[in-house]
Amino acid sequence: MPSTTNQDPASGKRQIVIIAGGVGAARFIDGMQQIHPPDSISVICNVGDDLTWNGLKVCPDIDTVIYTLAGIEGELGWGIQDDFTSMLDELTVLGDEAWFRIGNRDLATHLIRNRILQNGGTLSEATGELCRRRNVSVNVRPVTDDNHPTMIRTTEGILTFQEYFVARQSEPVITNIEFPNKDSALPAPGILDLISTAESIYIAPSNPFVSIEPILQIPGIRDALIESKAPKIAISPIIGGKAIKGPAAKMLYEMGHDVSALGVAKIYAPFIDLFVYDTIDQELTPSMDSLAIQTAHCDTIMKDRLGRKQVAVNVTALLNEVQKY
Ligand code: FO1
Repeated sequence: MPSTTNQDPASGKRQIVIIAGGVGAARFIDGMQQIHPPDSISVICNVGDDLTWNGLKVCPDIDTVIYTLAGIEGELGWGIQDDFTSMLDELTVLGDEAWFRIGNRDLATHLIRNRILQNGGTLSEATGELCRRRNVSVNVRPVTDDNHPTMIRTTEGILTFQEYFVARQSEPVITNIEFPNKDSALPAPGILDLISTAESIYIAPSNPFVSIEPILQIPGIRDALIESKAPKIAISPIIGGKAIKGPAAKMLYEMGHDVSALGVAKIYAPFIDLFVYDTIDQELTPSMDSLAIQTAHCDTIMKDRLGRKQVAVNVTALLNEVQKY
């Protein structure tokens, strides 16, 4: 077995813990690693989007975080930049549909992960090894080492997350989001300790239903969050009633919530201390004030690497401000 970082961070210091899934989260974490020592940050990552692709386990949210922290993410935020499609093209020549696009460079990640898993390693160990090989010092962890798929029940039938998101382009109308393994999946080693000993806990600007909720569904995680003494802060993925990326706004509507940052704030209010929304939405302030948590606004748009850093600075300043009271 390769040596891995599947222990608590070597520094032994209380960690900044970020609960994450998807491109928005990865960009925010990159901002955080620009202003905090990377080894003081731990990421608890969604695995509900994982899929088996031609026999290989693929973990899009973990890979998006690792590639972004390594500075090699693709143009759309996922995959690897300047990747090649010759392997996919050949699959198509051979008559495969190839709707889920794995590039040649990205494939190397899946080969390494799957080799570790086949040799008896865990997903946590494989993730630690991939971070080490990409020189990523942030402690990136899957929330669970078990299979924990997110299933999307729609008016057209039940779909895996990637069938819904990629193959069907998020078009089917959602009637429910289900987690069939939610009672049997266990938190990965160290995850509950990371939460209970955290210095601060951030819920990244991710989709609340398919990035954050799958994490909260793992037995013990929601309770650990509620019980943790760390200040808990969530950042809205909805700006001006729209998601920067992905189907979060459509999901809010179909799941019967306000299609706004306020709708997201209400979902997180039972277990956070501070909700941060974009200054574009400052007209929501009177409604935000009626929630039983602190709320504040700042610029949260991350156009480029500097923008990611600025958002991390803004959000951390708001958290420090709230901690004074
Ligand atoms: N997203 C797409 O829209 N189309 C794809 O073909 C696709 C392939 C893919 C391959 C590897 C990977 O890590 C991510 C990939 N994604 C693709 C993105 C992925 O579906 C989403 O980023 C997440 O699952 C949502 O957080």
